[in-house]
Amino acid sequence: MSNSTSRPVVVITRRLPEAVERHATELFDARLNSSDTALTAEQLAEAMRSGDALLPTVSDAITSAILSVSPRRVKIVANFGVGYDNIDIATARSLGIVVTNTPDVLTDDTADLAMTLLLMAARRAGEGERHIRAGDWTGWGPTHMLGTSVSGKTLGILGLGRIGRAVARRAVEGFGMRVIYFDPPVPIGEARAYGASPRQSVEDVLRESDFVSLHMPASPENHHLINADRLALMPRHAILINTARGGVVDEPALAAALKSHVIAAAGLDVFEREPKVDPALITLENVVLLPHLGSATIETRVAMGERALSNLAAFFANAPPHDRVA
Ligand code: 8YV
Repeated sequence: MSNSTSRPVVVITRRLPEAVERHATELFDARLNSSDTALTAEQLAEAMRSGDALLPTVSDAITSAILSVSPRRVKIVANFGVGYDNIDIATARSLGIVVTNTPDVLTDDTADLAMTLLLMAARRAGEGERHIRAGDWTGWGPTHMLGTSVSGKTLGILGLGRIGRAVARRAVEGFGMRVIYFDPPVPIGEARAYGASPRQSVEDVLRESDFVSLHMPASPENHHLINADRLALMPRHAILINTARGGVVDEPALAAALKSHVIAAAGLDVFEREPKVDPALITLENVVLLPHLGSATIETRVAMGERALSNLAAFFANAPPHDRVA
């Protein structure tokens, strides 16, 4: 390995698991963020000027203005995460900046968290926890805190990509659920292998499902896909799960629907303006709220870091990075 001055400078915006940071410093002239405080827009712009590569996370908005700084030295943005809506991809493409993500390695853990939310919401687990901790539990009762069964019910999946499929597999094989989905580009034969049956539209899935789990990317077309009109199509006993991105749900509309029992409950791991959560949601009992924990296991966060490093290593070895998205 050549000395550090000739190695690519990689700016890592947040603390990563120790093993990943160590590996990053072995491979590159890695600039670590020891305080773990999110960088300001000015600091991100400075990183674009001083680094050869940037390794950001979902909490960094890599805007057109940041990508366009001049003079700019960064040639690759290796995102830590499968979703890359935090990066202005169109600008990156137009400037010839390579962008990579970290698919596959977080699929199972994120699918597990979707099932966690589904079970918690169905079985009122968050409410039960709060009940005990508040000292309100006076004892077992035949009608105390009744939830709804999961086994044998219909799960609607919107977005049958890697994570949607992993959720379908869990639902079918683990819980004997019937799975329907809407995701036009997915070949029907392929989806059937995951036990999922296609429907013609988002609306068809919403009308027919006891549970709906969202797994589409945060594209402009998907912005507020779940709005008041679509929530009104769901059965009153339905439960909505979101581990995708907050922006695919109109949060105030969801809070209103939960409050007036247009749907029964929701489980949310993502929010439109993280870490801000609509105050109306916080006051409701029939919603489970988690702080964006989809991929938050030590195994997966190490694997995500390693995947980002391997994309960088390939790029700087003049090989095509495996996970190029721009
Ligand atoms: C990550 C995620 O926690 O990969 C994604 O798209 O939302 C999460 O798994 C986050 O992106 C880390 O930057």
